[in-house]
Amino acid sequence: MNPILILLCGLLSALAHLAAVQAASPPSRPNIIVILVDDMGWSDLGCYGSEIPTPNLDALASNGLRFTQFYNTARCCPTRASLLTGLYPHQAGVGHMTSPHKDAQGNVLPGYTGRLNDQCVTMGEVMGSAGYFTIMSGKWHVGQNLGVVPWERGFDRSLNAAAGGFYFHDSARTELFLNGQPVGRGGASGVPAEWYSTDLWTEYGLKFIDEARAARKPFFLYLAHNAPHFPLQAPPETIARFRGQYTMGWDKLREARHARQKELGVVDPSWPLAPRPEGVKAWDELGDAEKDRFDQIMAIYAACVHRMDRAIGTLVDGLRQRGALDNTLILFMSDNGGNAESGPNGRLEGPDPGGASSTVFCGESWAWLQNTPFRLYKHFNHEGGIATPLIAHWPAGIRSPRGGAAAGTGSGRLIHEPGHLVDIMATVVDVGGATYPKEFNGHAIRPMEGRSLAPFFSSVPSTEVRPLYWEHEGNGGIRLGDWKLVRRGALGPWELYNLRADRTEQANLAATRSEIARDLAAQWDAWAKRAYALPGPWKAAAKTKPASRRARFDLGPEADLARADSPDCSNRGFTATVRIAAPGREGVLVAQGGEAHGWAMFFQNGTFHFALNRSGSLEQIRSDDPAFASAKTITAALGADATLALAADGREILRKKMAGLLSTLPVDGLQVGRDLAGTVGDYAAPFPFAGKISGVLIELDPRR
Ligand SMILES: [Ca+2]
Repeated sequence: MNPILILLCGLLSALAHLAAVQAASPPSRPNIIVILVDDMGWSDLGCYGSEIPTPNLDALASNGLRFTQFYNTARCCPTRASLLTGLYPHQAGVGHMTSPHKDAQGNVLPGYTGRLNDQCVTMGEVMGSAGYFTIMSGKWHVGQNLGVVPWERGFDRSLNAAAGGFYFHDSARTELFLNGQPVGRGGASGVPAEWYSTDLWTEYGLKFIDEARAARKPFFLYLAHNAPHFPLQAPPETIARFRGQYTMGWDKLREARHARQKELGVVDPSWPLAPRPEGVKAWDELGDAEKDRFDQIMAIYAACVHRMDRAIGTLVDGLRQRGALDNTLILFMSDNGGNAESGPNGRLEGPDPGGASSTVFCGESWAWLQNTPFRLYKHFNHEGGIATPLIAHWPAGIRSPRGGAAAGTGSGRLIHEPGHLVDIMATVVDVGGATYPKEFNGHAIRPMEGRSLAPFFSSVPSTEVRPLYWEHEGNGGIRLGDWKLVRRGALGPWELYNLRADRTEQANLAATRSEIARDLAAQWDAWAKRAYALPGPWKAAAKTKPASRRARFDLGPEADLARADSPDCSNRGFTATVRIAAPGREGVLVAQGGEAHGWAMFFQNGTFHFALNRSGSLEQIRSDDPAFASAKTITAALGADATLALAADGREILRKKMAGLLSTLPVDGLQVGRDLAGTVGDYAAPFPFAGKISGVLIELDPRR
């Protein structure tokens, strides 16, 4: 044969082979990693305005997408339930935390079972059915205490904490499960003897990814960091790096973050910066010792965030080394806004602040910075509680909508379209080519609520306006387009905001645009009933039930009484005696009621307070007497003539005539050791007591 012909034939055959290979290999399905962090505020990443160095997440953002109006559901457990299932939290059974709530007849409320129910599927179950190798590493917190565990809810491999609460191998509450087996200390299970949780979740994520690759399957990894949730703990060298950097204080730092947010384009410059709340002091008014203490707290928080970012870098490097980065979709978000629990002062306790045996909470003052430029915190449905960063990174799948030089990268695009956690399931199903089931393990499955975010990956789609909903502890919210209706507490008045003009929720338009408010409230009510948010444990529904006739209540340290089971203290004197097992400088000893009516005993900044709220008029009596701080019992007696007597260890310390008795039984119930839903005193719910309570005895005066 003619040598040229031979060459031509060879060339043609090679070309044909190449074409056949290309036709036979459609782009393989992407790996998917969903990363959730815990209690991180909206402004805590560099790419959302923070001064905390987060170069690895910033790099994902600059090569991917950032969503500026993405939402979680304001609290750990509900967010995890919603994210895992693509449903609103109550539909998955986790409207609150992981203990069930009951109605007046003693039946568990369907939206508040405290565990993922059988009417939902997890992303693990859906992606496993689609042929993915499914991995979970980190904090679970959707009902392990009630038997709902990752290894039985769709994850082929898992290293998990039931509910978080620790960072180090030797932290007090450390308890790990490796593929369902409890991991003892000391390394016998193969888990190293010494670790920092942030790094450990990442190490095991990569280890399991190697198993997926060996099995020749695409992987789905749910990586749930417990950072930066309290108790804040980080390696000392990382804390040292930040020590002294926060003496500038929250006022200036909040302005600096806001300025950066405007430069980055993640906020609209016309939105006013929400002002400093009453409970948070002006930084300049603090003494040097206070400033130093607050600097130390924030240095520990910043260290937790920075180490989390470093672990993201380890994960990305690991993917790159395995040649898997290009075709892996990474989605990153936080489960709720910055956390004000423990009040404006935060907590800094233990011999080694930031170490394994310390208890550090950032508190309201720093949470206010973390949620720049918004109002309120974790628990609330205002933007500070529910706004989260969402970063999407996927070199093979995210493109610049205009093509050109930036094609093949997201080029740091910002998406201003509102989105919600329920969209993550829809997205994962969409890009993974999975099918969301109508039935699973013989149970009918509720239809998913979200819609895929994938159209944003390559274009600027025009999307239909749809409502998004929230409910947590009676707080409620609905967003429809630019309008948001939101309230504090089940009985709180609805507030209406136009988020296009005012995302920081400063100008309440409920009175002037009442027709819009009414319409949104009706939509919210319909959703709340449809999605099992109602009936809930917070609502005034219990109001119809007659008040308890008991006169003596001997309550345990965790008591949480519904309205009708609480002491009927209307127009009646009473005596409350708190037995304290370990002293604490902050938090509620006992609280009955909320923002309209109620009473509470609490410590703030080491000082004992008694609060009496009569129809919204709050009297707070405080005593600087040191006897309270060390007392084994503290007694508050409110006489029939409204004289208040406060005693420590049986010795009367203060006597004062109050304006009157409570005129009605408060709608909110009674809690020992915290104040749920509406607050009685001047603190942020739930303001848990930092010490230990062994019990509370409440005795009502006889009715005259
Ligand atoms: Ca959380």
